[in-house]
Amino acid sequence: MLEETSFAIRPTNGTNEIDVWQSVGDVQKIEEKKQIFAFTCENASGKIHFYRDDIVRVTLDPFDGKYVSVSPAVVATPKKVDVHVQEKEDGWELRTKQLTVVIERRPFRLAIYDNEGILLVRDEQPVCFEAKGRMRCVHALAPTDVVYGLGEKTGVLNKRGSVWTMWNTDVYAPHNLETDPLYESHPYMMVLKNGHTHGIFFDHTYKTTFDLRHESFYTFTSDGGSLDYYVFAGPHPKDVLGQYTHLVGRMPLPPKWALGYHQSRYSYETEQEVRELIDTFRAKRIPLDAVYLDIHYMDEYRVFTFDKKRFPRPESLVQYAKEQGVHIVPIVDPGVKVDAEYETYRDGVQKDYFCKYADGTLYKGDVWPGTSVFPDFLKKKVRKWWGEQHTFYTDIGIEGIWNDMNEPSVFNETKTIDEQVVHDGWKTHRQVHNIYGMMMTEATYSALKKQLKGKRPFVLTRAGFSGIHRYAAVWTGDNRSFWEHLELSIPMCLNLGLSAVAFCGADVGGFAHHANGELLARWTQVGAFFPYFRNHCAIGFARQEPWAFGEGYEQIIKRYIDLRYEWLPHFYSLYVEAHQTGVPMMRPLMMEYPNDRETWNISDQFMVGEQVMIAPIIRPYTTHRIVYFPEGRWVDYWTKEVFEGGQRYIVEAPLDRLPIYVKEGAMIAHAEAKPSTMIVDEQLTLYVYTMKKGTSTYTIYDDDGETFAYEKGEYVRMHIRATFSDDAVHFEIEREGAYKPPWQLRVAFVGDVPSTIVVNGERCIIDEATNTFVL
Ligand code: MIG
Repeated sequence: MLEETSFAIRPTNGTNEIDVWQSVGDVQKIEEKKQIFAFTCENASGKIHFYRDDIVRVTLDPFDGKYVSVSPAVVATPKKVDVHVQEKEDGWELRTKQLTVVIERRPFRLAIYDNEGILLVRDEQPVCFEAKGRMRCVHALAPTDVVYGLGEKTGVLNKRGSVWTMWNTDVYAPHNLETDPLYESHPYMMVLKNGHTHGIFFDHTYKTTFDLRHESFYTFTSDGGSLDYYVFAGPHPKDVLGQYTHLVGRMPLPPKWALGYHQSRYSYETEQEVRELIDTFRAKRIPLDAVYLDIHYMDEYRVFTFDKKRFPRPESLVQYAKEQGVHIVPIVDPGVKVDAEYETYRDGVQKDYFCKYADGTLYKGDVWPGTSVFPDFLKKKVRKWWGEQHTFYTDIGIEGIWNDMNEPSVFNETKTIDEQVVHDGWKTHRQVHNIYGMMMTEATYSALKKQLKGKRPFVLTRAGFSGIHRYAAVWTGDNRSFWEHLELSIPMCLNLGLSAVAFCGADVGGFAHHANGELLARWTQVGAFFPYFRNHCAIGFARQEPWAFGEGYEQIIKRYIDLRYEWLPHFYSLYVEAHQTGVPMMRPLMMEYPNDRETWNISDQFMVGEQVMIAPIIRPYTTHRIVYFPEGRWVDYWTKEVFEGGQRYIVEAPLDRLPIYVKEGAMIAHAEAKPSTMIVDEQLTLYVYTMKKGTSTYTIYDDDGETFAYEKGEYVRMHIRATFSDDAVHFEIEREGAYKPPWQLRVAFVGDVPSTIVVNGERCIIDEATNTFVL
């Protein structure tokens, strides 16, 4: 049997050794039990399980049910689905409204089609397993298919042409194209085929590899576990995100302050320094919503402590900051210093909460505090205990926590905990490594949610796994003050967004290396349009606060931080969209124009919502660039010049200009710039980019920005539909929700002001002095 079904395949590790894999063999029987199609092969048993019409799960288990997955990614349970089953000569066909799964019997192979008959997935070779427990599948991919997603990866938007590994790793340097893996693992891809997209999620916590170097197929390899993947039917990229986030959940609504401008440094070292920093922002009228405390706030890097000399009165600091509209966000690492006089260590040892080897000895590794132990976050009671420690922060008014080093990072050769360490009973670190950070962050988020008594927590994390967005925003770790890293941050965050991490950003200005004024100005411009907007800089490198490079740069940088606050009402409405549908605020052009192949590989432009396009300058000494405009007519945000879409232009962008384009017909709500999100808006302006003829829609959402009252209807949502024709515009406006916003909404036109304006059937008179009217 082995002779027939085994075959050799070249390994991805660059060696010439040939691995021998064993195919799962022929299907011997299949039966249906409650929507689950269970089948038995010679060397494995499998299941096909429809979660919805448009989501199907495939599992194949060669371990006789002895392997149990511990993945925390999936939160959805299967819905009732009508499946039409047909037995064929050489197998079976299972059909829902959206998907068709064809099972080939000899040997077992799958093909999955959408309802238009487009092939989504096909086993090019039978799935096979190796004696060590590794498994591999080889799926068809057409030469012209484009692959997106895979979470936080270097390189351009399209992930084809490389091998990508999922193994959460702290990489201080250098985030080059070949630097892989990084801090997060998202074994998920979105595949674009001739304008149709579908998704595939391999729910594997072990180290996994996607080999995308081939013309007509890709291989997925996992270091262990049964095969377990989900296919999402699409066909629109937004459908795929909806389907994927149905499965792995959506981001909670962040507090508004988390969307403002954040200032960080490794480290602001004293209470006095932090106060002065805040005072400088206020004196210079530069908006600021959060300041981060990096590892030097602690007493010799012991988590849940303050250094008494440098931070003698943390409570009054937090209080002072709040009075200035600023939140203080301290860092919390997982490593707990080995020190018999340190309460967290003692308590954790007594309770048996730290990771151990199978023989019962504690695992110890070096991190910032020196020799440290690591909480076993796989255990529920450890997560609860860890969470409870955070009253240390929340009791003094802290509402946000920054989780770092949670890959987990250890200063040793393998950079992490020994794979032989066991978690929660007998799961090896090898199995759970990739979810360690997510479990830590879940503990943090859940605890904060309880402790903040109705306020929304903010958690920022470096490590994560599919589903991490349910608990935290993600930043992309230790980049450098290189133009190349500014460029890289765009496709990286776009692919994070396509992997459901809608709330993400890179360190503005670059973490390591010395920034300069031009780089910081350009980076702040584009950073203002990323979902998460934080300037952070490493110890030993040039200071990077907005004023660090002199008056001229400061003015430009301030202008763009102000701009962030002017655009916040629009962004906030887009966060609500991500919260409800999974579609991120920052999106690749292909998300809005999947049928325009010119958009498929654009890594250096992006959309903010449906109708705003950003085309940043990402090169030094450069004041122009090429911009691709998809179909339609686009208005330059600054000059109001109009660009006809479907072509490229060279546009000018002096140092104080970020190229921003708004589609004709679009409506966008803006506020006035203000020092902090804690100050309410009394007036919003809805800018209407007029067009000759056509209809457009817009939704503004608002709520108190800090509690969960919106879940009980305390929000306002205005659906606005504008119909333009013959020099007239008709607005139809519907309001929903019980929240009474503090603002009034004024309408202003960009472009020709229509001579007739009608709102919900009533003629409206425009104020001639300002050319605006109040809705
Ligand atoms: O080994 O806490 O990515 O943002 O400033 C470095 C110090 C540890 C890495 C984080 C960075 C942070 C730094 N940390």
